[in-house]
Amino acid sequence: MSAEPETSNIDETPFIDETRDAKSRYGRFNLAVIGGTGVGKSSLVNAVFGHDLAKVGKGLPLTHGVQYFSDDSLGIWDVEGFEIGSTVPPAEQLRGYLQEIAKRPNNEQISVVWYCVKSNDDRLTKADIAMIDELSRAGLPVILVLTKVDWSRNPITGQRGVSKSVEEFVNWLENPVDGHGQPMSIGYERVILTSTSDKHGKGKGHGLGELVAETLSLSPKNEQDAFRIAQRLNLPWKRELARPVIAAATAAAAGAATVPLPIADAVTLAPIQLGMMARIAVIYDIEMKTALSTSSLANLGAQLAGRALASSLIKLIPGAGSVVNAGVAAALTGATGEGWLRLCEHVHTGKIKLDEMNEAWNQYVPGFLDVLRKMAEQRVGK
Ligand SMILES: Nc1nc2c(ncn2[C@@H]2O[C@H](COP(=O)(O)OP(=O)(O)OP(=O)(O)O)[C@@H](O)[C@H]2O)c(=O)[nH]1
Ligand SMILES: [Mg+2]
Repeated sequence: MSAEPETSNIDETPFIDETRDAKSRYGRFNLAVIGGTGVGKSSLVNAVFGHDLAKVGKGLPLTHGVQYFSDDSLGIWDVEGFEIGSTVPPAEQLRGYLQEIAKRPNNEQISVVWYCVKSNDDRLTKADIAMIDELSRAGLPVILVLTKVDWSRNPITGQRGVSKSVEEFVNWLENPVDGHGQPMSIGYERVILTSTSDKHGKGKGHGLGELVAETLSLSPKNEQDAFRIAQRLNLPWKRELARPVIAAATAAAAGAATVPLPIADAVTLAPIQLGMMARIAVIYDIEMKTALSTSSLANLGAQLAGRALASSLIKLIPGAGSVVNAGVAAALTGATGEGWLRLCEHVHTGKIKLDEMNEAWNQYVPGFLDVLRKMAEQRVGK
């Protein structure tokens, strides 16, 4: 890309600063995934968080069978190692693990537990119950996740159903009784049936939407945004986080142009817009460092201020004249934010590859009509 005249005036540091700031503000959500080997823990994590943290994250083997993987918004405690036949019962082994985890830094502390059991096991073992109660006593909210559920469709009603034995297992889990038929209580909050594929290893899975909804509702308030960012199944949650960021930047841009800016000075809007874009990229969990080089970031800023603010364009905007007033600044920033949000969504959902982002942005830069539309919205909003 050839350098545009404004490039030298654009500083990418607001983008980098805002990225760092947003990451630390949103923080990290920590999930413990507990279950025997092969029950489908890693598959679940991949289906919900979209990448194999075990491969890309920083792994920390705490002790035999317990590993911690993390990136900015997500930490996973992967717990599978219970030494069968050891003289120490699993619940006690687990207590030891929890004690070790408690010594770790604040941003690694478990918020929610997925206790995973294969749906075709027909019962919880005594050891399972003891472990779940151990977790619950430690104050951790536990979701009992039944994995590898084999749903089938009733050919007549078209409804999805599970086998009789899974249904019985779920009924028991919802109202557990002991060997004498006496009701008992086990320390999980909810039972959720899931699959990450069908029995042929295909399909997109089921029950995962419910799993993320329940996980969010059991998360502490201050980790909910991190969870919304880390998960990849619910796009509206991300939009809900991004919209206020655009609104704030729009207001800031209007404020910066209270005294109308000569077009040549309109690059003063770039830091506001770059900051906004950084925050949105964090919400969509897009690692901009790999998407855009520093020089292309600066170019991006130049495009924001340059292309959309081309003076020929501004002159066409009624009432704008040769300066950028508050209304134009707000409309430009709002339209830029919307364009960027769409691009980030498309990268997030895989429609656009990360390394194509730089070129793709051209198609998302707001045009004249977008800006006019935003201005009309503002008038209606007043
Ligand atoms: N049919 C079916 N197979 C699944 C499902 N989820 C996982 N599997 C398969 O089960 C096997 C084990 O899955 P993993 O996700 O690796 O299980 P894990 O609990 O992480 O296993 P370990 O890390 O070895 O303890 C893999 O071959 C998966 O493809 C599912 O929902 N349905
Ligand atoms: Mg695994």
